[in-house]
Amino acid sequence: MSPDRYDPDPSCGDRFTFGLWTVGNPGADPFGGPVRPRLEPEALLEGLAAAGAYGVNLHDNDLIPFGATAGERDRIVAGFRKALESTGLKVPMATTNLFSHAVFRDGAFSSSDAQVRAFAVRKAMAAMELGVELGAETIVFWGGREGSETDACRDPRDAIRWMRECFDFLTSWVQDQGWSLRFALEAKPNEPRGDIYLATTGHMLHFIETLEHAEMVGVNPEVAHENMPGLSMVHGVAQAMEADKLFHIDLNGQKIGRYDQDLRFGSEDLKGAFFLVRLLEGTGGYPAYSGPRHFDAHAYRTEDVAGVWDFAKGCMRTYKILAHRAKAFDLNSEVQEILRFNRRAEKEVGELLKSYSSAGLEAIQKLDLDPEILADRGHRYERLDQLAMEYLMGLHHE
Ligand code: GLT
Ligand code: MN
Ligand code: MN
Repeated sequence: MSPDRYDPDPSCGDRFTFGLWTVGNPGADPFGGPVRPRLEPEALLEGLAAAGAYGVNLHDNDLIPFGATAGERDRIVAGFRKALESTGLKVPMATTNLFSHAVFRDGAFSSSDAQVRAFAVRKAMAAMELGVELGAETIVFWGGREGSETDACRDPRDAIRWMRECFDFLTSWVQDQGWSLRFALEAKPNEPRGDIYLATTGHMLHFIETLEHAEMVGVNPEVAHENMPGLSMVHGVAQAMEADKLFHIDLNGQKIGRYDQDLRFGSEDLKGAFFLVRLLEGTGGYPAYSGPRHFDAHAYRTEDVAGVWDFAKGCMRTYKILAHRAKAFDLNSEVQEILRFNRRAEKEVGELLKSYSSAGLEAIQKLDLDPEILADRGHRYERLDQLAMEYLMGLHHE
């Protein structure tokens, strides 16, 4: 296929990133082993740069094996930094694996064993040191093992309190280091635990407000994790943006109600992906999300290594195509007209609701609000949605 304007190009401002664990995924699942060779991190960087990515993100153990000595660690990091320099890739985000090792089988920050919590905090600090060394500005925390199969095991309130203590400890430590790192907490309702604490982005947003340094902590919503229980990613992300808490994002595809599929971005629920990109790009009017567009997904198990790069390019191309379509949709005069048609009385009435006063109360009571008249006309959303679908299907090109 010859290159076109939807091919990603970091030199034109595209900031697409992938986890080492995503393009490095060898295709193993609970029913079968790997189907692709495990590529070395350096080979993954070369592939990502060739595909047009801006950067790469990593867990501590994607790069450095669990239990490596300090000397081994430094050697590995030096080689990786060289590969970053030669490919020009950045590391905007780093994360820590608090779920693979058996020590975390009953949780890391929420473990009932304070020694396990201390071990997890120490591991997180080492991962942050690595992230800072590589230039990361954001640390993602996905608490895959923070949950339960049987709630006989502990009172969930203890779990929440222990997680808060660990995050408070870590944010204070980061401040002590003089770093400007920010944390992004990632929710997931279940898998691998029967139920995971703080199951959605909404749960996380509340939890964050209870932290000692709440200003340093935001969210990392993932499409698949919001869609698994049938929730709207668009609404979760919008709530995070409205609260200035969208510190990072995990883009992928997912069928509702399944296990965490982590499919190529936009390959499921294309309409949801369209409205998500519209939100992130700010084509509807609000400022755009300014962070990297990160893909937390992997290629189908059917693929060989070439298929992995098809997958990576597909994620980025779909994002760019949707961004283009969203911009055109919001410039459409009929779209604008329908939105205006529905947004009424902002000045005369909306203003009165902005803050309470006795004069405002009186004015509200005096308004002539006849529900029969207000209910009298349809909203024209059938037409609006059809327009969205037609943009999505490739009509109305510019
Ligand atoms: C793991 C998980 C993802 C998280 C990664 C970051 S680890 O792959 O399934 O959703 O974002 O810890
Ligand atoms: Mn996932
Ligand atoms: Mn994720």
